[in-house]
Amino acid sequence: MARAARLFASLAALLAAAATGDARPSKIGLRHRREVGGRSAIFNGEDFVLEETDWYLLNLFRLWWHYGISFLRLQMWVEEVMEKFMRIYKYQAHGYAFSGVEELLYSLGESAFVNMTQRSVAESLLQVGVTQRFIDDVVSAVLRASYGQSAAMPAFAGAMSLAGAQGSLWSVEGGNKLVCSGLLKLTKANVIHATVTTVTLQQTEGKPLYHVKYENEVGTGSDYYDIVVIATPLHLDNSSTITFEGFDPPIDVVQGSFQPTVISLVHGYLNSSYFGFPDPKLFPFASILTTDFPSFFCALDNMCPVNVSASFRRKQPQEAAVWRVRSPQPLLRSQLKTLFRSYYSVQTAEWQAHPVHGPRSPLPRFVLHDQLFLLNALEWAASSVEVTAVAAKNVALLAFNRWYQDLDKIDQKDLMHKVKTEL
Ligand SMILES: *[C@@H]1O[C@H](CO)[C@@H](O)[C@H](O)[C@H]1NC(C)=O
Ligand SMILES: *[C@@H]1O[C@H](CO)[C@@H](O)[C@H](O)[C@H]1NC(C)=O
Ligand SMILES: *[C@@H]1O[C@H](CO)[C@@H](O)[C@H](O)[C@H]1NC(C)=O
Ligand SMILES: CC(=O)N[C@H]1CO[C@H](CO)[C@@H](O)[C@@H]1O
Repeated sequence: MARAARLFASLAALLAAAATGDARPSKIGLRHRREVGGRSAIFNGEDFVLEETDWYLLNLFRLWWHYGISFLRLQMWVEEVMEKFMRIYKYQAHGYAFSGVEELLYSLGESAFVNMTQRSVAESLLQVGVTQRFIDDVVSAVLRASYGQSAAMPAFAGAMSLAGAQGSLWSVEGGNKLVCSGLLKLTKANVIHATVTTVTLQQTEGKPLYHVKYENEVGTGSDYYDIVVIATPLHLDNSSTITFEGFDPPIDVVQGSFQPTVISLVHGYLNSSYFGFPDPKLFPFASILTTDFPSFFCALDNMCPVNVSASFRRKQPQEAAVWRVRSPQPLLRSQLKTLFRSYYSVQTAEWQAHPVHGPRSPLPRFVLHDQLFLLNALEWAASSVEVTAVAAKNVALLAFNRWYQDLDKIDQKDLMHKVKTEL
């Protein structure tokens, strides 16, 4: 998304202070990856409806020329949502936790926030005066690139995704996966490399005890735990992964499905003619977003290595390069032949990237049973690394507060006021 985001990035700088690149290594020894410039554009199947230029003022002028005040209104809408969302960090710093997604969202932005999980991005934006044309051309393209969904998706998830498109995203040198391995190491946790198959409730009087069975190549194993946190999707499609036994009423899994996403890494020569540039040397873009036209791909990005050396430059447009194509389904050979003049190799990864975001009632809960929690509840409202980190902290606080019966710290109303007076 970082590349696709650049269209907004340069503009966001006008309204918000630019995020300063921090060169110091983090607590787990990670650094920001160096950014490599590259222009974005939005393709509608025939033409580019919006093109980023090297000249910042011209970008701004074009957006104003094409879309008038819509851009500013979108910006204000996203900023208002983000400002409220950021309250969670203050609440969590004071130890407050929430047992359900609805309680969490209500504490951040009251019923308007909860409603944003039920109404569409388009509806919310039209209400604040953003034009349908801007939604069709620009907003949809960003949502397609990040979620593979349209402006009919819920406003809350949409706002999070549009916020990501406004600039300050960055990557970790060596690959973002280093965050997970680094954090895991930092916890000094005892990791059992196995797949959990069954969680059984052992004791129903006093504090519960959970019997967790797991298996790996070596065989099966099991252990007893006071607190269990499930940090994997748990929904109807996937209910077979973990079985719950001895729970009455039975454990409630989310009624929903996940969105399959296909990433194809293609090493080859882009077919710039397809995008209206018969001379490949003149093709100026590193990142292409697409509007809602019925198409086989959502976004196309020119890739940079996970470690960007000081001397690294993007390949010339007529040279072979590595491109990432995101699509809802695996690309057919004919589709690859449309996007690329020729290619050396294609590597494909298909996975259940995130929930299909849609209106959902009731919203999922973090508490599945007394001391059994579901971290992934929040991804049904919005799905990103940051949202998952917020959910993880919430579940940790929730388990802690419940264990010590500190009920004042759970599902409290009017936290803005409480947090102010506690300081
Ligand atoms: C949220 O939705 C409910 C039901 O549709 C409505 O009554 C309420 O006014 C909405 N609240 C806000 C703040 O939009
Ligand atoms: C890439 O960066 C990571 C993290 O800074 C480092 O550990 C790794 O050695 C680097 N790899 C190469 C090939 O330079
Ligand atoms: C490239 O795109 C053009 C225009 O859409 C198309 O005619 C051609 O078949 C595509 N493929 C190749 C390999 O040129
Ligand atoms: C039945 C089903 O859809 N199972 C899926 C559960 O999730 C895993 C991991 O994403 C998939 O690999 C399974 O296919």
